[in-house]
Amino acid sequence: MNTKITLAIQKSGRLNEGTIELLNRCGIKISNGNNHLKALAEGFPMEVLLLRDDDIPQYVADGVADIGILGYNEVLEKGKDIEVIRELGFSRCRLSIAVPRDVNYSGRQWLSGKRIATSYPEILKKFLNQNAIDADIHTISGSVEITPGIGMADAIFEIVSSGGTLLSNNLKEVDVIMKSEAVLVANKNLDEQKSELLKKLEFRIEAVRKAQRNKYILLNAPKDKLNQIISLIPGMKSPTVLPLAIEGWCSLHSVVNEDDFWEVIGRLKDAGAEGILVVPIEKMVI
Ligand code: PRT
Ligand code: ZN
Repeated sequence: MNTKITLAIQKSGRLNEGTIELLNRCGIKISNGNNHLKALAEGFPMEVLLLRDDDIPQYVADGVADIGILGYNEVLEKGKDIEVIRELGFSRCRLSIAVPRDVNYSGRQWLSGKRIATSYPEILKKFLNQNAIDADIHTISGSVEITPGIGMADAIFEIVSSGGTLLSNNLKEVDVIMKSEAVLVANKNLDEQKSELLKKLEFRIEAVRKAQRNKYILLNAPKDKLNQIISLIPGMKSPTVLPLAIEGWCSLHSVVNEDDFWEVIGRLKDAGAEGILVVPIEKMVI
């Protein structure tokens, strides 16, 4: 089978590094060569198109690219008929309303009749409609944060990550409208062979994402506390229990989810666990 799947990714910018890293973890290397629009992938039957993120939805909708990786915000803004396959866990940010620091923002109705600068006019329009707010949308392609300071806008609707840009422009975030992260998208009419390749890619991504969300944990436990400790770290099926050279003790190996990590560690210690080691997992297939 010589079919290749065509993946559109951001050529350079905030998504590029995370995308390349994810692909690498999936065993896919991209060699750019001298051709800067197209690249061939090693480790997967894939061709890669390097584009501006704004163009990815159109390329995928038209089938020039079969799949793409871009920010969910951009998918919503462009509103093309493409399928969002899954979230990828990087380039996390939020789209928020921000106003000058001295403004007394009393709630969403404060925006009525105001001028709002944004580079996401479609998402903003939808939000304003849903909240029955009548405001002027000023579409700007960059440096949205400077517009209130130069008298061009009363508020902005923009991407916020650390909040540093707002702070340095004397603005404050007053309403988080949506959250975003990088997502995998696909054309809705992939043929059978390409759908099969997409499934294989999803399988790899799932293994990488699961591994990122979990840690391998090893600890020593007194035998009389074993049941209690096992109930705290049930693992994938059940933990591995190995005898220790010392009478009355055993070693326990399991998997713990990153979200409950500190909570579980505390409870394990309280239950009598000792010598707790936590190590990253490279891939995880259940
Ligand atoms: O050239 P191309 O069109 O491909 O890239 P671009 O300039 O349009 O996008 P790029 O590379 O800046 O961002 C790509 C995607 O990264 C966005 O669509 C988001 O999904 C995601 N992302 C994550 C961000 C940020 N974090 C981010 N902080 N995109 C932009 N920013 C900007 C934001 O616009 C604001 O000006 O960073 C500033 C705020 O950052 P903080 O940390 O100061 O709050
Ligand atoms: Zn862009």
